[in-house]
Amino acid sequence: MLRTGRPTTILAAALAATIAAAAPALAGTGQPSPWQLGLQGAVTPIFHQAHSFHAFLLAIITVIVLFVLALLVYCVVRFREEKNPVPSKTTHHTLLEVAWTIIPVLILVVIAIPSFRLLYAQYSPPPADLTIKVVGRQWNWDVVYPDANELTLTQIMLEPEELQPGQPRLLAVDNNAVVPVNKVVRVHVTSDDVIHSFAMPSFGVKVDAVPGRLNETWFKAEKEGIYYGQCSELCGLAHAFMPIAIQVVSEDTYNKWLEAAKTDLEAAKKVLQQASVSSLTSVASR
Ligand SMILES: [Cu+2]
Repeated sequence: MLRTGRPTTILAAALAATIAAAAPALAGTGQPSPWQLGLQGAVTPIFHQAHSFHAFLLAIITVIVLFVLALLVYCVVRFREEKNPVPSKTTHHTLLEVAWTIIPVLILVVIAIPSFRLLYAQYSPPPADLTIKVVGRQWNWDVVYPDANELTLTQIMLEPEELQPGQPRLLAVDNNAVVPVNKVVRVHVTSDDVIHSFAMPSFGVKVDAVPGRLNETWFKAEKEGIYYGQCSELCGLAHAFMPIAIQVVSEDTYNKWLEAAKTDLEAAKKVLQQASVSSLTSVASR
């Protein structure tokens, strides 16, 4: 029985690898896409790593599922009453029992190594170039720039009638947070009232926003564009209506935006419009 597992294993691994390779092509980046399969596209090193880990696990579980299925089919066919009228009274098989204990342990060890590596990477940020603080509220997010005179952007979800062409429903907000591309952004996360959760799928970031506690996460976005996330902790009536929007722009645009935003938010939005029309349309069409 164990011998028949080998060719099955190789076939299953090939199948899983094909599925894993196809999944990112079908996923949206920065926002979900219709009929999306798999995770959103990755734009940070951590989420690239999480994507690989996900694909690796998918291959392993596919092999295990197919192997167990093959065993079941074999048993059902081979040991059906018609073919096997006198059942065997065997109850123990030492080698088999040792094998089905040791092999799963080894599989778990193989999974644990990349898992801990990813966990360690998530909690060991490189030195930060910039810090922002996000504060969850019933029901919106505030994004604070502590190094820019506590500049505070209140993000309120746009109603369907307020949406501009290309802006996603239930995700677009009035004031996008802005960060520079390829810079390490440290994010302090807290809440003003109840527990929320700050989640940005394309960044591979999700951390609880807890009143009275400052949680920390980080990201380094490698591609310009607008990325959307949502509150991911059931926080009350309008939980589904407190999206997060982060716009990643060139360092130059970021500096100009920050300078303008310190005094006039509307003027700062115009800086963004002028500078990033191209990146805006490219992400929206993806
Ligand atoms: Cu919330």
